Amino acid sequence: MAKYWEKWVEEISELTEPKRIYILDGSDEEAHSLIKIGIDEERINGRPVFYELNHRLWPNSYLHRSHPSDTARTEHLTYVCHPDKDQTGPNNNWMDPSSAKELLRRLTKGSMRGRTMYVLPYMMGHPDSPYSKACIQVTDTSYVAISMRIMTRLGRFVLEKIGDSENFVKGIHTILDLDVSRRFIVHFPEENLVWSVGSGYGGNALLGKKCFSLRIASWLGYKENWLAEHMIIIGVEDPEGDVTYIAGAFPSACGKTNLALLESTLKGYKVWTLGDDIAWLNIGPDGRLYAINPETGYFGVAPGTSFRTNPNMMRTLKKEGFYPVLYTNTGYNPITREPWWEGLEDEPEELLDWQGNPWKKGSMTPCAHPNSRFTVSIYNTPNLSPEFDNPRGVPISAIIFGARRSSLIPLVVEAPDWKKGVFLAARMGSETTAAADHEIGVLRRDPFAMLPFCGYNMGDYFSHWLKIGSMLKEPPRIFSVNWFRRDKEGNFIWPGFGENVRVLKWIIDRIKGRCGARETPIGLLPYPKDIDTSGLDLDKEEFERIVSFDREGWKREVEDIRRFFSIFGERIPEELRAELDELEKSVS
Ligand code: GTP
Ligand code: SPV
Ligand code: MN
Repeated sequence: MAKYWEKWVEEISELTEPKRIYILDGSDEEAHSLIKIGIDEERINGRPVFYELNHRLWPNSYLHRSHPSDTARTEHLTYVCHPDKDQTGPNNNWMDPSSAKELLRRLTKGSMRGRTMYVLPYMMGHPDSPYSKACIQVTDTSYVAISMRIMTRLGRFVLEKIGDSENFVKGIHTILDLDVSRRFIVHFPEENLVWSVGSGYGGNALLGKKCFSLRIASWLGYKENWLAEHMIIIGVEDPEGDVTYIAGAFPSACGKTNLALLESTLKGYKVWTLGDDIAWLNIGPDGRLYAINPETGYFGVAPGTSFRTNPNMMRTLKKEGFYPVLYTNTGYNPITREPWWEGLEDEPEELLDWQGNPWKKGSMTPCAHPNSRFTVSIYNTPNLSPEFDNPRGVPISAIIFGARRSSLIPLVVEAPDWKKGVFLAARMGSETTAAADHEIGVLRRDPFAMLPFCGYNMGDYFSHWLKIGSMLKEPPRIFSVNWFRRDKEGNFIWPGFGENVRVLKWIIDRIKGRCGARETPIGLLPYPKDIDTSGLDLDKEEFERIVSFDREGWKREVEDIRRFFSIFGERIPEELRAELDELEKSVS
């Protein structure tokens, strides 16, 4: 008798009609043979899937170029299909599940003719973790297959784990002809199913990542009393040798990967990396909040990454490792066969841009796509936490919410308690980036950095956060940070990157009760003297400005928050409406 998963795979192959079905075993040899297929045989839009880079300078590395219309997440083509539209909420696009299935079936029919259907059995989370989930994705591109192998724990052992069970997360992915009018990323939370067509881009095609580990998993968390979040996980070691575990949410392209791999500029402090994008937070047996990173790789923003800004990531990329390293839509130096992006040292005179066209230094358009990315195994990280593979996760003492705000939002703020912390995260806004296909640099509300990723009504999500807080024995302290304040000339005021450890130090000092803070209507602000700025070239007045409360600015901010909350009507929990009223009163 065929197992349930076998029948499921067969059903999809009957629909998609591939030339061949290949189940990945996750081995090293297999990865290399798939890359070779991507170089020599498989074509996307008539082009090779991979180009080999210079392995002496960039070990095991390959370049991939996307279709020019397919370089970022497409939120307007992303749907969450609960049977009940209100369950999906105004934060998501909705189709009724049966019409959505009909549309997808029509688009998917025969879509893999002449192609290979790769079957990817993978785990999100450590196989021994009580919090991990078994999944199977099918896809018709080697780029997605190799990427998933880097980003997840992939192999046939997962099929043994699944056995006869129907309990696994299903992903169907087919790239079609990359025409935007036939691009849909569709979630069926009630069925643990993601169905994505017409895009090969990471967040749209690596279905274990945003689609499952955030949109579907946030819904599972809602029902099962846990949290799936767009968060990094780090351990910060202080001069006493204590490690404080911190989780941190920032919108896309707002600094998670950089903070997760931070190399400290303060003596005695060291950051240990556990995750740079997704955290699953569960209430542990002792009543504390425990975090695991369900992924095993980074799909990180290339531009801006260098030995100056993020040396640990450069070491990760350059490590003579076991897994391939992929560069997607970076520039390319055809002479040295190296990747290149804006912000990497030594700008060469002549290159090929991300589409493969000739590009000259000083050109008006960027060489690398602003959302060009690398895909690399987390096991390459020099400062990987020894707890990374701990199936129980790590106990979280603080949660940080960060955003990209050129004005108003202070460098760091502490919430006086969990409820005010939930309000602080719910009222977040951030200037948009190239990580999604939309206008860049405009302020939009992005509660918890989860607006594009919350798989159900965000009003209910806020209630869920309040509830989890009441279930915790020692709820983590909640903070907000903002590295992105600008001066009159438009320059960043705060040096950022490795220097952000100075803010982490203040957070730990607060947790350990080593310093006081000023009460203001938006939370507790640092006394300037309590942030170690020694050795920094910081204008004293500017610095004091970014750690202060701007009453006038907050009047406008409160109006915008109220407008956003009103979209959710009665579903915004009473407690948060009361918090907003109180804030409004105190700033007027
Ligand atoms: P996603 O992968 O999209 O979720 O992004 P992310 O949140 O991991 O952002 P990432 O760390 O990749 O940073 C995005 C961009 O912001 C990069 O170009 C970084 O160089 C830049 N950046 C990160 N941290 C800082 C900082 O502290 N200061 C400044 N000025 N820029 C930063
Ligand atoms: C993001 O956009 O937040 C990313 C990249 O981390 S993607 O996986 O494409 O969503
Ligand atoms: Mn992300």
